[in-house]
Amino acid sequence: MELIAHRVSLPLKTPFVTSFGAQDHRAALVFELIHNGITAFSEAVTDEGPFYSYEDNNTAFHIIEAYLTEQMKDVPKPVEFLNRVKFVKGHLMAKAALEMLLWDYHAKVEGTPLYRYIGKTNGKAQIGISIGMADPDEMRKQTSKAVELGYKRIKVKIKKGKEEEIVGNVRSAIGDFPLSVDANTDFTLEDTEALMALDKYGLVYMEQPLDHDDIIDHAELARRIRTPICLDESIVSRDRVRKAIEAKACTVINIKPGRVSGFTESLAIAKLARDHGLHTWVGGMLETGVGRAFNIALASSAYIDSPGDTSPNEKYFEKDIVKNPFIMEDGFITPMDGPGIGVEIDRDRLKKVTLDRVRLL
Ligand code: OSB
Ligand code: MG
Repeated sequence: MELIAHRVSLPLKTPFVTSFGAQDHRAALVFELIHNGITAFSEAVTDEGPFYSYEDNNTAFHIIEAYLTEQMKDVPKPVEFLNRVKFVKGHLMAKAALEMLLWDYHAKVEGTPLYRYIGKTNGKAQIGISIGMADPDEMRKQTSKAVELGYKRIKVKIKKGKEEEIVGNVRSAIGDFPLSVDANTDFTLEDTEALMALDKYGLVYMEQPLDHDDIIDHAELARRIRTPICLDESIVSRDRVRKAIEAKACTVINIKPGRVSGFTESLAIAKLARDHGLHTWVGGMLETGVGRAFNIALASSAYIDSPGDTSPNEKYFEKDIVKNPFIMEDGFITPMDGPGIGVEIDRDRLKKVTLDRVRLL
């Protein structure tokens, strides 16, 4: 068996600006597992710094190397792997990278595409777009173009002090097209009035306005404003969803498999949320074609009901590390039909953008 970590750096077409910073490349940890004639891939959603969550590429690499890798030796099923690594507290992004590697591996063993292997599927994913902050003209241009391209929902990043200027500007550019905002934790309950001022723009929801691990304050905010609340950072497990439901903290959930320890937890979250009448969609973390394929497989699940942030590869990269990028048609993407995630790695491209590779097993 071989387990390899590739550290890659892939330039973004345009810098992506959120309330927690700007980024002009994607620094990804890509994992490759070779066993019994099968080659599986996955990607950690961590980035260079702990700005979206407390994990980053170095903490993920450390946890994987020191504690998780040894549990991969007999290529367990994903659920078994998760049970074995319970002794490591948190570090769900590190766990997700290997858990998803096992999903790809076992789907390939069965010769089944991952989107079918995970259960009831819609056969395709509804696609929305996440647009970073930029100057007003640029945001009008990008959001109008997204409508033209056929996206089913537009989300724009906001930050404290700029929220109404951004939403007002974009709203006037795209008319009554489905629009949401993502604050990436930039506000507190003291900003209630500013967030209330967004009610008049008819947003489909407001994503993660408050702290990254908060439930209670979001529940209070939900009582004060009309815009529905969507949680992203706060939802790290099905247990958090249970608490969010009980507290009435949100009516929408952004599921990122790479944030919640992988597909096992993602599917449980999606089912629990749908059982309680919440809306679900699949988010992204600027993944390369590898992580993107997982997101699109999950976004095609019958338990997902809303358009996510799973744009085709070309939104982000001039040239991805895969040979078969996704194409969006009429606002939908069909997952790959090959076994597992179905992507074909472009070995030359991967080599070119690889900073270093480490053999873990
Ligand atoms: O909060 O959803 C987020 C990107 C990086 C980190 C956090 C987020 C995002 C996005 C872009 O919104 C999602 C994507 O298109 O991959
Ligand atoms: Mg978000």
